[in-house]
Amino acid sequence: MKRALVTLLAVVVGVAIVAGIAVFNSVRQAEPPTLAAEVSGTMDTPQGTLPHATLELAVYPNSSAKVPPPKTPSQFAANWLSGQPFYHPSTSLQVPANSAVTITFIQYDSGGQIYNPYFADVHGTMDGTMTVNGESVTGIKPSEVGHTFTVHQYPESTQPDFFLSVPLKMNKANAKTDKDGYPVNPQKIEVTFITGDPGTYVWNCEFPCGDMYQEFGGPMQTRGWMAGTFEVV
Ligand SMILES: [Cu+2]
Repeated sequence: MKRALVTLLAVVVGVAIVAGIAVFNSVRQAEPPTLAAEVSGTMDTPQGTLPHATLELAVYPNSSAKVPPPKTPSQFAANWLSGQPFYHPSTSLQVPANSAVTITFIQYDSGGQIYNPYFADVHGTMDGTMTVNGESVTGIKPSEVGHTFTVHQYPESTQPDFFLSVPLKMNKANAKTDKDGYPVNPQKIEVTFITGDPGTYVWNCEFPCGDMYQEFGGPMQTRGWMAGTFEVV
């Protein structure tokens, strides 16, 4: 009985430490400038004709002379995150409510095996698909994931449900690269989804591309890098 209690206590303390680090890290972070989707015309959807907005994001394996790193709150953070992957040009995203939204991702990073194959499939898009380099698919191989773009609800939220998860295919390690080290033919992923009423959500990458705790530390919990906000307005 005593041993069971000690074990339980150890688990509770462990969970509290991990949760505490995550909360501490996200609360103290400044928000990068907001990137808003641009409305251009309308789209016919299963929910009728809706305004259509578009957004483009790139994912880089590291900064370079061509692509500067995201801003960091301190020099310590800048050193710590140097050479880590990030979304660009911003992780603070805004999309219009009750609209069809298309996001195009240009993915320049390599990748590998994702721990949870659920995140190798597409979830929450208009017809359950995405296009990868023009080809329509419902998922990719769990062994070929570079990053994911996964939007979550705040747990205590009373706002509309919203969940979107898009796996971004990796580039092969031997892909031909330019002088800055980025693949000449990066992966192009496109998804279209429908938004509901306004709400504020968070997103992050579910591929273990960071460092420290199970590769879920560093950029993985840093806004501006592999995590951010997703506002439906
Ligand atoms: Cu990632």
